[in-house]
Amino acid sequence: MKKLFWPLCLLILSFCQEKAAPPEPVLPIPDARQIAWQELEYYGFIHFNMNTFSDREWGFGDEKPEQFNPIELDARQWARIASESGMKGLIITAKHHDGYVLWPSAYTEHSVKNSPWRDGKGDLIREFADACREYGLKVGIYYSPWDRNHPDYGKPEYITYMRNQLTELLTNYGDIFEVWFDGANGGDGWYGGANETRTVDKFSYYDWPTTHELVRTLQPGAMMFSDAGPDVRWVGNEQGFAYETTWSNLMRDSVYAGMPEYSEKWADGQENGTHWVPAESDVSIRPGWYYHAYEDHKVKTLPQLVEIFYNSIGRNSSMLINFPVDRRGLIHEKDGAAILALGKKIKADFSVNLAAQAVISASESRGKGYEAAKVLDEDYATYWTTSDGMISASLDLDFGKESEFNRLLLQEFTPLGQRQKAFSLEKEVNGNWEKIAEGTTIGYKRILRFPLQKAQKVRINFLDGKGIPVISELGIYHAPTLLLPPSIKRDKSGEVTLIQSDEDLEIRYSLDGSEPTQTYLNPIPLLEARTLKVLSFDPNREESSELLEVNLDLAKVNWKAMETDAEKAIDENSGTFWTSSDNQLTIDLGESITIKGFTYFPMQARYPSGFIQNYEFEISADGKSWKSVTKGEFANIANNPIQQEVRFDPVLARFIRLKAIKTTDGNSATFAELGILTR
Ligand code: FUL
Repeated sequence: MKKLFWPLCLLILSFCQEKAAPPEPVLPIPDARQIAWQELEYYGFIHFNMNTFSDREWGFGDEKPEQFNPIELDARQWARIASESGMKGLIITAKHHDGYVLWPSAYTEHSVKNSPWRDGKGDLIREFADACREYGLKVGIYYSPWDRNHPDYGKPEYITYMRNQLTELLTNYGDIFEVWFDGANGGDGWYGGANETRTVDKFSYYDWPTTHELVRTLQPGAMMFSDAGPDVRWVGNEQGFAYETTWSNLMRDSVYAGMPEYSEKWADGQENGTHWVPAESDVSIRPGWYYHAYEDHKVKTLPQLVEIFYNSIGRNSSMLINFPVDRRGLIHEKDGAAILALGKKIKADFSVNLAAQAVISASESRGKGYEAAKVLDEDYATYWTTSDGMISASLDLDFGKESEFNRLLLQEFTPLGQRQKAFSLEKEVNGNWEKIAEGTTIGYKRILRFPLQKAQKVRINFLDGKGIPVISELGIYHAPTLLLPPSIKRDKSGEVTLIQSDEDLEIRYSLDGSEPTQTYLNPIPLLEARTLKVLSFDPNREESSELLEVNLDLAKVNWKAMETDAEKAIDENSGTFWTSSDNQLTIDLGESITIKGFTYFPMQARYPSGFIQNYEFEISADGKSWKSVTKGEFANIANNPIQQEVRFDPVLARFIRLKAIKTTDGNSATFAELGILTR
């Protein structure tokens, strides 16, 4: 008993000890609505409306209500896919710039009530909201302030119309978590038949303060989105990327929705921003926001989606990924598969927090209630912090044994403001500390990726901030490598570059048809036609990806385009294109070559035009007298603009010419890339 006396006294004393006083907030700070919202992190967009049927991105406003006719529409399919992929909510385009509305609004005839869908009795916002709630998702509304259909757009009457519609949307469909006000507004349009350009003063026309008040009254819990917030701001690009340094603080009064210099000047937030307006990164899973069959081959790949995740959620932003729902009224199979693969990958990357099993200590702690262990209790509301003035401090973790890891996750306790400006991660190597990675801002969540490390002890240094560090959670993870074959690029000189899907992978290749065993270190010079076999190898797991086999033809190094400025059609970059004024492209191959076919890559830009539908392929020995080799049709190229391949019996040619007899849309023929087949 004697032995236990003093320890017991100490224990009792520590229980009686008061929790230390919390630190003062560093302004600005989020309100309760923003604190609840930041935990969602990941939610989806549904772009589905008149544009789906007119095959446009921005409808003009002269579309007919009857054009809207999805025959297999199933909002439950959207909600199921969203919830299975880890999303916490969905936002639907209730009205886009063309003015068509997805609910039977009492204020317009330009709506589903005049469409064949559900015999004009349908209410898509109702079906959407019901489906979301069935799957535990929050419900959000996108409402375009710009309306190219409405006769009154530009006049004060239109603002009344907009508020009437918002009142319908925010009264009849239960709790709304986010109201999305698009910054694109004002320009040409149909405007009830006027067919003219209407510019509005984006700053004053909408009288935003009154509209904001209306939303607050009807939906006190809803976050309002726009370039200027007031609650959540646009990240400034449509790629889904936040910034290396991303502040939730914004000089809000200097910003208004649709201002031209927003992306460059304001989108990353400001250290001394006056209001708390966190960033939201929006991106579509395809190039377009709306569905176009011709983008079926352009659904983002898993590596692309993983980049978006780490560059949005991993950089103090929410992630909003769009589904361009198709004409059936369903999320396309390819989009569904891609988003589920991302969900699986995120789960795998963060499945075990190695820090949770480590012994943690801090260079200094504020006192009772703010100990280092608070960063490992999986409770965002508790945090580790230091005494006033102790801006630089560190946390040490001892895993007890050598451990492997490649991710660091940190969360600041934002109710006390965003603080950190510089931090680093180190590992202990033979008694010395070696830097692994570093970052600037943290905010609600920050994730650093780095090559796989092995260590027993790590240290996180909080180097500089607007105040003392206030850290809610800390995670160290070993994310499995993304074991996919590398991507392949070749330039006009023939040089082949192989790009790994994950930085911890080795690339192995062969150019002679054998098993790929050669390690790729630098770009490979290659003039001849060869079969490239390539795979990725994970040295840590000793596993290989599947094998990729690609036929590379002769390098285009000596090729010359005979038409002016047509070089883009033979630059080995399918992202660039050339438009021909006389519907043909002529190439001097630089020498006589026996060719067995040709390839045509249609243009891949966002708004395609001039795909060749019917073609004729000709050859010449001198560039003067020409001989036709073959004629034909690229069937389905409009909907599926992938590389086309045409084969024929071997012919000798120094010059080749591809002629467009007809293009899909009657516009001048475009060429992303022309190639030959010699094997
Ligand atoms: C943009 C709009 O113009 C696009 O059509 C899309 O709705 C995107 C989310 O926002 O500003």
